[in-house]
Amino acid sequence: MFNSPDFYNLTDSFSDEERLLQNTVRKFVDREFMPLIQEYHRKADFPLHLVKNLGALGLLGVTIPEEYGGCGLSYFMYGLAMQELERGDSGLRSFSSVQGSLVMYPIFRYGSEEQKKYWLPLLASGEKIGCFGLTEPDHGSDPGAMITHAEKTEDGWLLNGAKMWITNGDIADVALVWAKTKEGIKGFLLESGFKGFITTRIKGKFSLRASITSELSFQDCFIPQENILPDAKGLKAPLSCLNEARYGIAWGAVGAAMACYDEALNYAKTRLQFGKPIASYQITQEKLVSMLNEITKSQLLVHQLGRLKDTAKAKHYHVSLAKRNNVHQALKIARSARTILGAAGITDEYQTIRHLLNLESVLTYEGTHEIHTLILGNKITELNAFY
Ligand code: TGC
Ligand code: FAD
Repeated sequence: MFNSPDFYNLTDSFSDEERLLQNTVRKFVDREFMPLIQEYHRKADFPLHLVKNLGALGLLGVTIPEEYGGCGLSYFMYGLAMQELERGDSGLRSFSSVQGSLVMYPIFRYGSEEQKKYWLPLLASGEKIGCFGLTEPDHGSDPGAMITHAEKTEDGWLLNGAKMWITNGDIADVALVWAKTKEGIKGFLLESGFKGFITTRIKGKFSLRASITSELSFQDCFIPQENILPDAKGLKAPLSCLNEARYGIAWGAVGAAMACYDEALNYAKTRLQFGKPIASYQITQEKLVSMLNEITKSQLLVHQLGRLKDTAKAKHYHVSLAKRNNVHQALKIARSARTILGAAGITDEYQTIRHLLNLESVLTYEGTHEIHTLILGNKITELNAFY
């Protein structure tokens, strides 16, 4: 049974609504997800039958207004939900992040009224699945250099190019694809089955195995005019969506770290070596204290970031600092927890190794650790070190 570390009694400051949401998501993860994760991780698949349950709990599009099928909840509550989902697995949080922050948010912010009314309720309920295509095989950290491009035709657009590492790419009903046009970067809604739109699943992953990752390719793929996001103009449109998802990841990483800490603490108290629990040795205690210390600092960061988001005071660099710190620390915590588990820690009988390997992806996606360092370096020095 998971015992959540809350050393500074942060939950005491939660509203009843926030506490209820946290408990509801935690129960969902314990009852419906944890019994499945080992099997799905082993077979490298996502439990798609849970998507409608995620929708019913309001975990797809948490902040999207109710009139479009969302929950209209605060960013703080969105963050709490992501923390609880990632305590189960980064792939579960990824599913919710991509659907809510990377597909529903851009449709809500940049879409036409028809697009909002059609797509948002379907995505919120989990009846339809979306994906977000920004990264390309040769352009990851530098999406502004993308090659994928769309040419205007009489009644729409012709799209050519490819996108790589796309979460849910080959199971999505709708792909939001970012492409260059003569008028700058624009966002296109590609529906599965569009002629010239091909998806291929990426196999052989050692990380985020319980999440689907795909390559998308477009060969003279025709997109009707009504499928363009009318208000998305330039690279800042997809980058604005990343702020939303990175925010959720900063919270999610705390969930993964808490799961590893809890597992290591329980193991250390019951594993006997040299006639005593390994938790009784100073080196083990130092490891556990360092973990709790970093978890507490990460919690404080996202709690304040959440309040900044909810008062519209969070800037993209605030999000970068929390994503950078919390994922980096979660990875260190997972590695340290793994050492406490000894040999047992390399098997999937324990969850730590799965979190550890997942966090390698989380460190890379949504802006690598290095890119967030440069975003922050740029902010404090006003000097650009990207190129
Ligand atoms: P740059 O010239 O700095 O900016 C272009 C325009 O965008 C504005 N901007 C932002 N706007 C909103 N939010 C942000 N975070 C923004 N960052 C920049 C900027 O002000 C400018 O506006 P304007 O009005 O002057 O045009 O652009 P750059 O080409 O130099 O790139 C900057 C850089 C490197 C920070 C950016 O490209 C970047 O963040 N790269 C990392 C790429 C990335 O994070 N990709 C993620 C792909 S999606 C994904 O990984 C999903 S994982 C899903 C899962 O959870 O499973
Ligand atoms: P690169 O950009 O090639 O970077 C390689 C290394 O070089 C990194 O260490 C990087 O930090 C470093 N580097 C690059 N530029 C600099 C610099 N200027 N200074 C110093 N170091 C630098 N993308 C999507 O669009 N949609 C998705 O749904 C999606 N899901 C993903 C799911 C998974 C499991 C993974 C692993 C990735 C996903 N991505 C997705 C892609 C992800 O956003 C990219 O992998 C990420 O942006 C990094 O790009 P890259 O892998 O091409 O690495």
